[in-house]
Amino acid sequence: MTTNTATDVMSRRDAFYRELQPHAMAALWTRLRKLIPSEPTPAGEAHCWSYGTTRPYLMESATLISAEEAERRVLLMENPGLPGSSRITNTMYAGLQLILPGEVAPAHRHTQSALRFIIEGSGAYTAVDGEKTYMEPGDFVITPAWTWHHHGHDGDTPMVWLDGLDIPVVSFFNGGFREEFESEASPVTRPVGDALARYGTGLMPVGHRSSTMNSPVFNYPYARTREALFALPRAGAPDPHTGYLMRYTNPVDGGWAMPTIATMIRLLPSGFATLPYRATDSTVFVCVEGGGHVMVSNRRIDFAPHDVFVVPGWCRYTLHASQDLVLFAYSDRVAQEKLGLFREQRF
Ligand code: 1HN
Repeated sequence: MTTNTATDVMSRRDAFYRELQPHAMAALWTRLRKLIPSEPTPAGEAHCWSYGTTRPYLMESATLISAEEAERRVLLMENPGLPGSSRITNTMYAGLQLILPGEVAPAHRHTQSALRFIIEGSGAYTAVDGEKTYMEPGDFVITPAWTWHHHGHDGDTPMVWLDGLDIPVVSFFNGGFREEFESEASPVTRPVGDALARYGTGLMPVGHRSSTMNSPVFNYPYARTREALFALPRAGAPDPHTGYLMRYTNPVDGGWAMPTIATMIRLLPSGFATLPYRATDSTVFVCVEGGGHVMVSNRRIDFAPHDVFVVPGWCRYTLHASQDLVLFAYSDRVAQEKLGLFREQRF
């Protein structure tokens, strides 16, 4: 006759779980809470990479390797809470890329989508899918998935930009492919400024059919963005939880500019502080102008122009502007929205 003491039941259960293992099975009830949490556990940590720290290392890297040899001379920013992952958030990659006058970063293409947010310098260009664009600080530039791209530098000072890629998203789907172009530069077939003229002025060629999920505008110049941002205070008060928050749009359909990476820019007037807010997308911020700090779960992180900081998803935070503050941001929000997963909470 079997006894039914609690310990007996427990040891019979443990034996049962061990028996399942070699058959590649497991009991859901031992894992249910972890598989289906009551709410997200923030992935990674809030962290700031100050440009005062990153820039000297980036410049030192140029004494060790050329852009050609490195293919891309980049120091990646890895979330200290996600060691070894090459991720700045659970779903996004970030790096700082340096190109010196005369250098070329050779042409290739890959299924990961990339954005550039220009930090410093002038005179460098990126060529994407047959069109060159020269980049200036604050410009937001798109390299859509599977488009040939290379970078070059016709100016005379070092040029630095932030690369944001959806590498972890593509890895999750095991969808990574890459190809090198047969020569250093891929052919340029359209004049500089063509995309902006055709699609970036509130006009569109009649009959235009989109063959991609990306915006046909691939450089959103900061001069225009800044003018729009600084016009907003004239029309009313900022949103108390986000400040004057704008997203980069695809003029074809009004959606986000890229299919997997949501890109936004905001203005917080000097002295303004947001009310506590959280959302399910872990977000990478770049301080473009001004300065201030972010409070993330009682931790204060100060930032200045060119600093990059990250706030994990579902962490409550507030932003504080000590001067008129412009912040660029990117996250997986667009992908979460398409999948019906995005949530936000305003306190
Ligand atoms: C890439 O293609 C670039 O084109 C930058 O500049 C960073 C990081 C990982 C994979 C591809 C670029 C990258 C990258």
